[in-house]
Amino acid sequence: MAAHSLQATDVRQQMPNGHPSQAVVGIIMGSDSDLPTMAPAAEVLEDHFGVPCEVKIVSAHRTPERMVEYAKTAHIRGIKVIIAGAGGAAHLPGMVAAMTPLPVIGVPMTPEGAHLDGLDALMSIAQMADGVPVATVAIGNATNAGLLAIRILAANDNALLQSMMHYQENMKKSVTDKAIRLEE
Ligand code: RP5
Repeated sequence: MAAHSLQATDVRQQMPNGHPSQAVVGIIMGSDSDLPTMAPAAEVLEDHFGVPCEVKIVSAHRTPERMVEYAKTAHIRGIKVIIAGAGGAAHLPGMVAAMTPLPVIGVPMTPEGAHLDGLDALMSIAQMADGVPVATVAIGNATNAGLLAIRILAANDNALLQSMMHYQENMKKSVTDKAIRLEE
């Protein structure tokens, strides 16, 4: 499968406020049923911090060749960080981490009707073998995956670092303001 064939099936148009650009973060997930949970990662990256991302369905079990191609070519295409969401026997983040030199952030999913409330996915993603790291966020917390990707990129990007500090200040102010209002 050619690299551009992955571009052709980019599902970013299904994400809120998505827009085409040179992606530096790859957001992949095992199923289109993961899209609503993963959407906040794209929102954080593109809408809040202006960092372009690509969004693709890549399944470790249902499309294994596509997963291999994605993992082996992402860094060549300019991707710097990969966010991978998967549910159940969630092998996608770990398998991708095994085949890419890029940092991989795993997001455990809770598919509808799941019996284990995402604990299966959490364990599958977090319990990686030595030598193959996956940074695992909380079950369903794609927002934090996006924010972690920003922090990774910000290590070499002063403007992004400033934006992250601004985001943190705003968060602190918002929480403090609420606390003060409650105490009044
Ligand atoms: C995983 O299986 C996906 O990441 C998804 O969370 C889960 C269920 O997929 P569907 O049956 O909804 O396609 O591979």
